[in-house]
Amino acid sequence: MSTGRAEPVGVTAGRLVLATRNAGKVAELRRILADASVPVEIVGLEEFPEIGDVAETGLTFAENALLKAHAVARESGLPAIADDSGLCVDALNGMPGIFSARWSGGHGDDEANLRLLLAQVSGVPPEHRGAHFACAAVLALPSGKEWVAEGVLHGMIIDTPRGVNGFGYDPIFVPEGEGRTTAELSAEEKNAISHRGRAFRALVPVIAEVLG
Ligand code: ITT
Repeated sequence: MSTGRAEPVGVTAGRLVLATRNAGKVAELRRILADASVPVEIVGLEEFPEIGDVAETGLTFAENALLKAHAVARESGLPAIADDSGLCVDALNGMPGIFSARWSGGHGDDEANLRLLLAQVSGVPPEHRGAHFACAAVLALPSGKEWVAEGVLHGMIIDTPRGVNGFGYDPIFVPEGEGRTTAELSAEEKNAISHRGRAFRALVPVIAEVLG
């Protein structure tokens, strides 16, 4: 979906910043673009130590991804991609949602977040254990032009954590049609079906057109 506001100016062909310090995300986007034969160089935020954290003050994944992508495109002078994602649990009215990373209080305490969520859904019967991971990914140009893509992975929450791969809520999330948790899938298996993989792949045609 294009929600462009202005014509691109000053785009440096072939170089793109992914607005994260998570090396796994950088590797995932690199692999997706390589698979699609799009010749774009992806750099992470560790190459831009002067760019500080962007406050995620939006109320939706897309609003937060837009805030990050525009701030990083503006400050780096390069096209930027940002994503925001989280777990939405049916029995919790879609929470933790945009609060997934800080559900138990501190930002990024995966173990505490997972334990709190398990306590909140304890006693919820299997038929009401539905949940989905959601991701919004945004490509923004320094000119202000922007594109938003979204991806979802449906599944259910189990009671006992299983698996050591991935991060966050992966040990308690079983995707639809799978017997394993996303923490029991290989990185390749997870990326092929994940919310983030889907959102990133939806941006590939735009990246190819604007930068390839
Ligand atoms: P950035 O630095 O790139 O912002 P992050 O880890 O803080 O990365 P995300 O937006 O990717 O933020 O995810 C927010 C939280 O949602 C994350 O801390 C997890 O708790 C949860 N989450 C998102 N994607 C997940 C996934 O694929 N597997 C498990 N948990 C996930």
